Formats: sequence, structure tokens, C-alpha cells
Amino acid sequence: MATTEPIIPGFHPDPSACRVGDTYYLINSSFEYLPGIPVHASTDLVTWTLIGNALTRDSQIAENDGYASAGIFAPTIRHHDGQFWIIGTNVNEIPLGRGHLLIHADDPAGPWSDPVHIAGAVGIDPDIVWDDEGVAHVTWHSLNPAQPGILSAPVDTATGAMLGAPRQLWQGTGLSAPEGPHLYRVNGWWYLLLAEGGTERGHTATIARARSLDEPFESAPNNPFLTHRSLAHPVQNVGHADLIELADGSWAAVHLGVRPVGPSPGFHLNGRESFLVGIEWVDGWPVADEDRFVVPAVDRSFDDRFDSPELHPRWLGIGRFPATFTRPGPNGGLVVDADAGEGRALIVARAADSEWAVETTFAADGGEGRLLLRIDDFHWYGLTYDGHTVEASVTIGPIVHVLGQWNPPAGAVPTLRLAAKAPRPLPHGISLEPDLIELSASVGDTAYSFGELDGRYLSTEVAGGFTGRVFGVQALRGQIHIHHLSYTTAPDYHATT
Ligand code: 6LW
Repeated sequence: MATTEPIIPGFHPDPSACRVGDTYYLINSSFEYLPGIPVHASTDLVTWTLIGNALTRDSQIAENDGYASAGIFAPTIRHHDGQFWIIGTNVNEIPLGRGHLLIHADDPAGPWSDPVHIAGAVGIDPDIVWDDEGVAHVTWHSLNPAQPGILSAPVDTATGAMLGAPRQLWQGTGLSAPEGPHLYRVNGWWYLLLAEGGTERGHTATIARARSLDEPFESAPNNPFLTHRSLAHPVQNVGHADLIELADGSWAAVHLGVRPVGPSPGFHLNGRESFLVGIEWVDGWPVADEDRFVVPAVDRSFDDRFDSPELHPRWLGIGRFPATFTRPGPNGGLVVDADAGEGRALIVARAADSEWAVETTFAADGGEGRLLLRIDDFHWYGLTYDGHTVEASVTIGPIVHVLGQWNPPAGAVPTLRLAAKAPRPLPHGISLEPDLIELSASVGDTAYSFGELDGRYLSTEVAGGFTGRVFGVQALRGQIHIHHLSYTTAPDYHATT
């Protein structure tokens, strides 16, 4: 059961990874959140550290408070000739016809360059690879109705210009949504890996090979070589993989998966996550070894007092860079300013565990703030505080409902708390909910619970889309002053997954 534990849990979909020496780097899709494209590093492939984000300024990506699952889709990271390269798609730019964005960096922690765009490449999920002559080839899932499918073209990485007309490569085994292409040069072959079947329960990874990019690709005899479709496995939606050669010459693949829980049809709560499998090459084809790696449990708790001048890279804005609406507090902490520019003044971080608690205290300072857990604008639970009253509210689709109010003792700043808890077990082992979200507030020993809500309304199966749960604090009015925000992994987490 080695693969039941993600290597990077929480909303970290579409992993792509590369290696330099003994160090591995992994990136993910980031959709509406900015800064975009989280970059993790590892030396053992099973424990990863967030070292930065690739898209950190508006000269790389325009701020855009639009549809939650637009923005950055499925990027690829590679290292070539002493430099790191990331190619990705900003879906908000597809109508502009701008093409995929290509950036590079000396240090994967950043800063990353301003982008060049692959003009004329209209689609998603781009990959970049260099051939034996050093020419870069970009491969993507085309959204151009005149030339659909998986396309590939040589490009000039300095300008983004295509150096030849796009050609169609292998279109997959015939399952739906062939996408997420990655091309590799291995032992004189070109291997083309695809995600097929769609990013839901039918998801798979498939592969084919050809001697040259102009020849027909031959599908692997063991396709799909990685999938959990129709299996009674706690990790589902397995697909969208990227192969990596390890320092010792063995191989592995990072891939996307989810952990659905609760009653049928199963609800996944923290989004699409990053997993790892070993790869054996058998007769020239990759075969997944799902038991090769054991991923250790990691305590992801933190207590952020915002006492360094730069925000930790875990903090994101919705279509906005947090630096545009936050600043260090006068005596520590963080000021979040609802009046700073357009859009929401909301900092969020990804929920990573099955059970956790988030606590914060902030001074309303004449304004009003909210601690919330969200999957998108139409699915969130929150606690607002205006200096006098704590109010709990939920938004589920078009239904906006106030659960209740609590007045803490005058003059006291309450601690606001959201906690994800295990569902109520039923005698036959099936729970009624995927999890429960408790909303509460306290001052000292006096606590008030607004109740425990079914967590399914903050799941992808209910909300739709490609992201996952994030928690954070929003200034609704004026400038609120956050003293701290802590995230605590429940100690019994592993007993419940
Ligand atoms: C991505 C596609 C996919 O573009 O989901 O799981 C889409 N695979 O390849 C959004 O992440």
C-alpha cells in the first residue's frame, strides 16, 4: 500500500519533475492562485520542501480575478544546458492567442525570467524536450479546431517562435481526453507519455514510442501502464504522470491522484495530489512498481507570526499577488488591506491533511475580517469578526446562510478556529459524510461552537473544477491586523486515512 500516501498532499495536481545531480524539483498547476506554479525540492523523492513559486510578478502573469479553474494549467519543468525551464499555459490568455508561456531560471527557487510565448500554439499541457542536435521541441494538447490532438513543433527558446509547422504525434489509445503529453529521448527512442481518460475516475497514463518524431508511434503493449480505474484502491483518478531518471540510473514517475472518502460516489477534499511510483523498463516499456517507495508521514503543522519581511511562499492570493494588499504590521504580524486596489484581500494556503485545525487571531481595527475554508467562491465556510461579533456563515452554490453569532467578552480578541474532523462512523463502517468541518471561536477557556458541517460541500465532487481546499484570512473592510495563523495536523490523522 505504498502509494496511499501522496508525496505532496493537498491541491498539487499535474506534477512534473526533473533532476539535477542528486536533487529533484517538482512543480504543479496553480490555476487562479498567485504566485503561480509552486516549486518543491527533494533529495529522496519522498519528502519535499516548498522552495518558492515560479510566477511571482505581473510581468510574468497578469493579475486576473476570474474563473477558479482557469489560470495556470499543467506545466512541465526540465533542466537543460545549465538552466531550468518551465513551460505552461495561462488559460486566461488562450482567447488572446498568445500561446504557452516559457520561462527559465538559474535557481529553481527563483527568480524566474519573464516569459516568451509560443505564438500559434493554442492549447494546454505543454512539454519541452531537446533533441540530440540541441533543438527544443514543444508538445501540447491542441485546442485549435483546425488542427486538434497532440501536436509538436520545434521552437526557438529565446523568442518562442515555432521553427516548423506543428505536426500531430500519437493521439493515445482511444480513451477520452488525450492530454498532458511528455516526450522523452531514451535509448534512441522517442517516448510519448499521455494522460488519457479524463482527470476523474477513468484517469490513466499511457505511452508510445517511435524512432523519429516523423514516424508513427507504437503504443505500449501494457497500456495504460498506470491507472487505478475500477480498482478498490484508496487512491483514485491516477494518471497525468511524468517520468524521471534517478541518479543511480533507475526510474520513477510522479503522477496525479486523489483520495476520495465518505459515501458513494466518494468525495475528495484536498484536491488532486502528487504521488510517486517506481518504474521498471521491461522489453523497452515502462512498468509501474507501486510498492517501491514508502512515503513517510510528515507533520505539516506551522504557526506563522508573519515576522519576516517576505511572506512564506505557501501564502497565495486569488488572482492577485499577496504583496499588493498585505504589509508587515507595525509591531509584527501582517496587515491585510481591503482598500488596497481591486479584488479580494485574501491570503490562503493549501489544506494538506485529512484532519487538521486552523486558528487565527486578528485585530479588526475598525474593519472586518474573515477566516475561511474555501474551494471556490461558491463553496466556502467562514467566521467573520468586526471587533464585536463573530458570525459563522456558509456558502453552498447560490445558498448563502448565516449559522449564528457569538459576542466574545468586550475588549477581548477572539481566536477563530476551523477544524476538519473525521466523520461520524456508522456501525457498518460507512460514514455519512466525507469529513466534518467545525466552526468555533474562543476567548481563553470560553469557547463557542457554531456546529459541525458536512465537508462534502467543500469537495471537488460537489464544487467541480481542478483545485482543492485552501484556508486563509480575508480583509472584508478596512485594514485588519493578523497576529498569527496556525495550521495543526491532527495527531490521529494516519489512523483515519
Ligand atoms: C490538465 C490536464 C489534467 O490540463 O487536468 O489531470 C487538467 N490532467 O492534463 C487541469 O489540471
